[in-house]
This record gives sequence, structure tokens and C-alpha cells, in this order.
Amino acid sequence: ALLLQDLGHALRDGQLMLDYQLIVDGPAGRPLAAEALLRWRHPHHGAVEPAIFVTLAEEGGQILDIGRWVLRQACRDAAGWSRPLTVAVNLSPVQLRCPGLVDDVAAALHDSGLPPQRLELELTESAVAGDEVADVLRALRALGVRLALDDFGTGHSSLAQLQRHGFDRLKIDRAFVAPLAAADAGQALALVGAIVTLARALGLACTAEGVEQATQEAHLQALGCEAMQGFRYHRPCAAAHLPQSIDTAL
Ligand code: G
Ligand code: G
Ligand code: MN
Ligand code: NA
Repeated sequence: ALLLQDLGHALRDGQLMLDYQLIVDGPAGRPLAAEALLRWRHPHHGAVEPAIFVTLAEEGGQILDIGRWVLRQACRDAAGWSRPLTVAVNLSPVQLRCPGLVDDVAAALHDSGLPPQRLELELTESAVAGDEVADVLRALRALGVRLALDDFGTGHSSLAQLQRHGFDRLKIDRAFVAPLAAADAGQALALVGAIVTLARALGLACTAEGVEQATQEAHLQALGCEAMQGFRYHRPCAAAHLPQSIDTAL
């Protein structure tokens, strides 16, 4: 409860920040995108886990102000990068159900000058489960931004919804990527292979999350997954350090 009170002024007091993690095109490691990851440095407790404070902010309603700030900050950061990488921004289901979202996205793009096709919004399966989000997803697509389905395979998704909502990308949850490192990865290979095939059938791009090892990378490449994200390539870093990571990458 105290944490929730502190969250109320964390934004105003400059305690929230964005880290970024590069997403690359495979073994060569050429960067394609960077995902913005929200961080809270609490004055007494230090770094608070996003899994904890994002949930608190959703319950307390602060996620609307925070989410608006994330969108603006991420677009502004990306507009200043030396290469035209995509910036991926996680959206809360609460934001998706708030009427102002489309205007907020449009304003963040307009004020930063970032071309809309360089912004990719990451939504979870549960966030897009209902029919009531169809209109807002259509309006977001009309702005020209990209839509990615995050943590794919861990929630409830109907294939009909995947296609109808016009997603551009599936992000394979790291729960499926982790077992690809095992010696007996047969079942994991079959699963990830099926997801990649599904993505292709629906005309979606595919990103594997949580790639840490060469074995995982080799399997993912052989299965035709074109984009990789994970500690193997890049650890999330402060916004101020990302330009250097971009410049030293291939
Ligand atoms: O970086 P880390 O693995 O700790 O992130 C934990 C969770 O927090 C992830 O599920 C991620 O999607 C979520 N998250 C990170 N940044 C944001 C954000 O800006 N907004 C929302 N709603 N969730 C975020
Ligand atoms: O739910 P979402 O996919 O948005 O969460 C992204 C989170 O995954 C980030 O918090 C990031 O720190 C974490 N992450 C990124 N790469 C790796 C990895 O290679 N291994 C593990 N365990 N976590 C990772
Ligand atoms: Mn994500
Ligand atoms: Na994810």
C-alpha cells in the first residue's frame, strides 16, 4: 500500500526510466529494433520489479499517466537514434481500454517526429481477448503503427482473433525458447516450429524472446525465425547507453 502511494509521484519525481534491449536479425547480430522496458528506481527500496509495480499501477490507475509518458519518451528517444530502428513499447490492457489511447499515440508520434511505422506496440493475448478492442486496434493500425502479440503461447489466443486484429508480429515467449537448449529438445522444436509455421501462414513476422545460448539460436534459425531477442545479443541498458550499443553493433 505504501509502495502504491509512492508510485503516485514516482513519475513526477523522475524515478521512472526506460531501459532498452536490442532485437537483432540472428547470428550476425544486426539490430532491427529496441524494446523499451520500464524501470522504477525507488529512493529507499532501489529497483522495483516491473512485474510488481506495473500490476500496482494497473490496479491504482496510474498506468494511464505512466503509459502516456512511456509512449512519449520512447518515441522521442527513437527519433534521436543514429539508425532507423523500430522502437517496441509494451501496452497495458488497461491502456487499451482507455478511450484516450489512440490520441496519445498520435501525439507521441507527432511531437517526436517519429515515423509511425517505426513504432511497434506490444500487446498480450489476454489484452486483446475481447471483441471490444477491435475498434481501437483498427484505429491504431490506421495511424500506421505496427502491432505485436507479446508472450505468445502463454495466454489465450484464438487464431481467428490473431488474423482479424491485423497483427504484424508474434513474439514467441521465452518459456518455449528455454527448452530448445536441452539435449532432448524434440518436443520444444516441434512446438516452436509449429508457431513459426503458424506465423508464416498468417503473414506475421516472428521474434524469439529470451535467447541466451548458441544452441537455441541455431534451432531458431533452422526453423526460420527471423528476429531474436535475449541476453545472448544484448542486455537491457539505460536509454543513455543505447546509442553506443547501436553504433558498435553491425
Ligand atoms: O524487464 P522485465 O523482464 O523485468 O519486464 C517485466 C514485465 O514488465 C514484462 O512483462 C514487460 O512486458 C513489462 N513491461 C516492461 N515495460 C513496460 C511498460 O512500459 N508498460 C507495461 N505495461 N509493461 C511493461
Ligand atoms: O513480457 P516481455 O516480453 O515484455 O518481457 C521482456 C523481459 O524479458 C524484459 O524484462 C527482459 O529483461 C527479459 N529478458 C530479455 N532477454 C532475456 C533473456 O535472454 N533471458 C531472460 N531470462 N530474460 C530476458
Ligand atoms: Mn514485451
Ligand atoms: Na514478451
